[in-house]
Amino acid sequence: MAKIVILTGAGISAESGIRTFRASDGLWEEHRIEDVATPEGWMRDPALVQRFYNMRRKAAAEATPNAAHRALAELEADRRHSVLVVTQNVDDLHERGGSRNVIHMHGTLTGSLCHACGHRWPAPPEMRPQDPCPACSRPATRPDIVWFGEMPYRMEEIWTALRDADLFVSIGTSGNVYPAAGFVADAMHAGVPTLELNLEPSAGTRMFDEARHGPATEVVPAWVR
Ligand code: BJW
Repeated sequence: MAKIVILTGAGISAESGIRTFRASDGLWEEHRIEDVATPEGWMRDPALVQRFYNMRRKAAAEATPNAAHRALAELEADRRHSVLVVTQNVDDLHERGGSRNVIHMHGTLTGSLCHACGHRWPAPPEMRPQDPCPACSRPATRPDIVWFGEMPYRMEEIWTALRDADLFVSIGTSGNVYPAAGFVADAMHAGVPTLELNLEPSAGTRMFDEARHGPATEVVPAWVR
């Protein structure tokens, strides 16, 4: 059984109407990254950060999975492969598209995290920073999102799967944010073949054994079938 590890980024959800980060019309155009995607930004102005994520939560809830998400679910359903999707995305479009084996290394919009005690629980549609934590009662509710300077989730599990894989595929990510941007080098050093599927060459495109460029809803189903 071929073991396939698939890294996904914002590009796979772009055609579902969810904005990417670094495009000219992307999310970071209207926001300073350090204001909305760092623990320091949250401590300075938690209400601004909650508004940003409440808006993102609404956009994700209104979006539907596209042909690329569904193709990855089909690949997982095919018993000739074992598929692990490691996503940097905080939406749940992989799960709603039918994927079951998914790691959200940058957290999820559907989660709350207590900044004081680390307790995690399902997020309400509208989150407020003064909401008390159900475990410690302190008013330190934040989105369960991995911000810059924080450790992404389940890294040991991801690195083990990468080293043990028969193929590493990177889909819809610019290759600018570590540690995910380093997975192609990790795979290469472990002798695992690598494939990039992205709209355009990513920052690390030359490291991949093969690259196919185009919209995810075209290149992903074409690769899977
Ligand atoms: C399409 C398409 C279509 C469009 N079809 N494709 C200096 C050097 C190296 C590292 C560092 C450094 N200084 C600091 C660091 C570390 C830092 C980092 O990497 N910074 C860089 C900016 C340099 N990283 C961290 O802090 C991370 N933690 C960490 O490193 O902990 C320490 C550690 C040590 C040892 C081991 C492990 C860890 C945490 C990073 C957290 C990132 N968080 C964010 C925001 C939160 C999530 C959210 O709010 O949604 O996550 S940042 C943002 O970028 C978001 C994304 O998940 C992430 C990646 O972006 P992505 O997905 O690649 O999106 P885009 O927009 O960049 O690209 C989209 C791509 O799709 C483009 O290529 C398009 O062409 C393509 N596309 N339409 C196909 N239709």
